[in-house]
Amino acid sequence: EKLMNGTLVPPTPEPVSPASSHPLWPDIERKVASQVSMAKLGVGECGAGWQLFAEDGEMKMYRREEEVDGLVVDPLKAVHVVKGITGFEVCHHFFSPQYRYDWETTLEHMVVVETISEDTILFQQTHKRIWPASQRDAVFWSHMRRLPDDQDREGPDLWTVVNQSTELPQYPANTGKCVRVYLTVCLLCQTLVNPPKNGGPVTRDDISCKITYCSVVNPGGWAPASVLRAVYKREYPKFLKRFTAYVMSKTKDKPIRF
Ligand code: 16C
Repeated sequence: EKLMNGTLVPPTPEPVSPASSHPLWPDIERKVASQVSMAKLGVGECGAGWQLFAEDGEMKMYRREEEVDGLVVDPLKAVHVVKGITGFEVCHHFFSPQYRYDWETTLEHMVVVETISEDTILFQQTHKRIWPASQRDAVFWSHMRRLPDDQDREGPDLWTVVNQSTELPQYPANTGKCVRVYLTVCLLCQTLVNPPKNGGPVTRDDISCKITYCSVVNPGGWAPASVLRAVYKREYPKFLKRFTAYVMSKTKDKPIRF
């Protein structure tokens, strides 16, 4: 657009709507509340049947064997403690689309379908094929939020990211080469601060992040149970180690963000 004096005016950017006026908002509110309260429960507290299947240093991964209509949907719960990073930094790198190809090794293609607000995005993703099953895709909303501390602890607030499958008319399920998977994922992070004894400023040596990652993925269509279990036993530990190492490397020379 040109003003009368001939100078060029950049086009007005599309306004980003507040997520609370979006039709998905009631779903998001409900899901975030239920996922966060489940994630806060320890493996001993949330019912029997959690089996440890992977352990590496501070990282522990548990699963429950479950099937729905003959499909493996084993819920996963992982806990980890990582030095030198904050809960905000972990959630920021998990949520933000610009980093995803750097750490998400199962990803083939990612589309940001809609940025509902700064903290709420709709994604469509296609993932790498697992032989001999068909390739999978997913459509989900992703929401990041700071959680007020309900226990009056000293120290930084908790942060969470919840990813939840949804339906979008622009991306109908099972129409192309991909079978649609259905996922519910919750990443919950608590920053632990060891106040330096000399009273000096908090450095990355004084902080760590307690991470809880919970996920349920319904494969949406046929996939051999043995292959699926073998794949997630390999891929979940690989994801959590690679992703947390990535956050450490991205933040190590930067100011701490709580
Ligand atoms: O939470 C993670 N990533 C987020 C951002 O991408 C988001 C995505 C979740 C993806 C859910 C899995 C989608 C199907 C994957 C197909 C597996 C490809 C493996 C390729 C190996 C060569 O929340 C981190 C996700 C970490 C994923 C671990 C793998 C989980 C496998 C679960 C079984 C899926 C059923 C596939 C049926 C063939």
